[in-house]
Amino acid sequence: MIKFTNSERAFEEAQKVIPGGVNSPVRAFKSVGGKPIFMASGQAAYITDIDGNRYLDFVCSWGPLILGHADPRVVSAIKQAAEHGTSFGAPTEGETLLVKQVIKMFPSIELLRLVSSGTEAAMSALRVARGFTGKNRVVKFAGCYHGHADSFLVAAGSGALTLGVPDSKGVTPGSAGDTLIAHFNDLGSVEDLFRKHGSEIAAIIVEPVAANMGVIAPNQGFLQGLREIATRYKAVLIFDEVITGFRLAKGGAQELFSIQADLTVLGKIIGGGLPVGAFGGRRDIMQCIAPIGPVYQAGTLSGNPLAVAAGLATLKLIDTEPNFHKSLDEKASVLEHGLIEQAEKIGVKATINRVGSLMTVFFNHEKNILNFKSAMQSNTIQYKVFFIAALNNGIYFAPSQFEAAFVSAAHSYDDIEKAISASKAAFEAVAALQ
Ligand code: KE4
Repeated sequence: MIKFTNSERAFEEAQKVIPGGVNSPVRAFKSVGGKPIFMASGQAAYITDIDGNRYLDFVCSWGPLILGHADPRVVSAIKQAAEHGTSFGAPTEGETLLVKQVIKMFPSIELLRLVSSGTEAAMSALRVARGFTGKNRVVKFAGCYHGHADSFLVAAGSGALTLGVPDSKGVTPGSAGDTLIAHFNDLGSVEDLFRKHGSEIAAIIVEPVAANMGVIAPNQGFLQGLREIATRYKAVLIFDEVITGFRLAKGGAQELFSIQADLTVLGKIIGGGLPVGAFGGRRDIMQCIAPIGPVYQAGTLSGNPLAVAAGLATLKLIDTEPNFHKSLDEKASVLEHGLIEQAEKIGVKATINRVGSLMTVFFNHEKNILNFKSAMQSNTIQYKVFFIAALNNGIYFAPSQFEAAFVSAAHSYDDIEKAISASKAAFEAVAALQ
């Protein structure tokens, strides 16, 4: 067993002044053992904790680090920007360059506003959809997560699901009351809501590939069905591509599934590891945003020069590196098949849902996992045992069943093979439970 002495000390200290000792709940390891590891540094595909333990990292800061940790090209872009100052509260040309780069990759985006997180981006997209349509209600999907704005903390995924607070306290009936819940991969549940409330629904918001209930791919026709319903009822179709954007393809899920959203929410990779979110899409909708329209939205550090420099360096590399996504997906496929092979050899019932370089290992499943209900039937105790044993063998997966594992461009085939062989001990630990 590896030692976490310094992390335990740091956790004790942090808990005295930070709620739960963490600045984001899903880092608290609540569902996998409850004592988070404090990290000291990251390098390419590896992360090192303050006890000097080094892990192969498949969390990648929950998705942003598609190039791996401390990519020298990104670090140098940040350094160069920092030498000219860190923030001006005034427009800079770098923001225009980053937005043009995003628009080049996402043809559905005509205008884009930069913010500082995925939460800000999602809540602002909903506000502009409401302002544009004059309607109040929003359809979201049980288990999908769009950040922690009040309207979205209803049947929410990710940390809310992990901690059993998908309908958070402190969210008033007034703000949650306009949120209608449908079921991912169930078009009938969406039709039903529109039949009853169609005239009041401003938007549908969806993760085009769900990744906050674990990874669940859209069934054939599901996204096209949402597109058709939104158009028919004059509702805004919002794709939350905070995780899928730039990861599943240059143009995210919209490119992968050849479908155009009216608005797109972005985060994570767009900032290359620094805080950037963005929302944008159809010009007629985005022209409702202040200062040219009546929908207010603002942010002191929106378009921050350092974050923009990191994001622009990252997106340019994704956009220009030959076979960037093909190589990422091939490595992820080797990992998926290697893990499944290990589990089968040891007699552990595991299912892996994978889309591109995004995947989740679910435990104790008879059938495929195609929706939230079946994801919720996965065996989270087995996941916990798998996670801890993997960690003790130098592999860092997400500390929650309802998250995703990410493969980065920095993961070599040797790293992938290392993860596969280390997973043998993790699956053996699960088998010992059975
Ligand atoms: P942030 O506000 O955390 O930047 O983004 C919110 C968000 C919006 N949309 C999707 C699809 C997301 O996955 C997220 C945030 N993802 C979680 C992990 N699944 C962030 C990790 C955390 O909460 O610490």
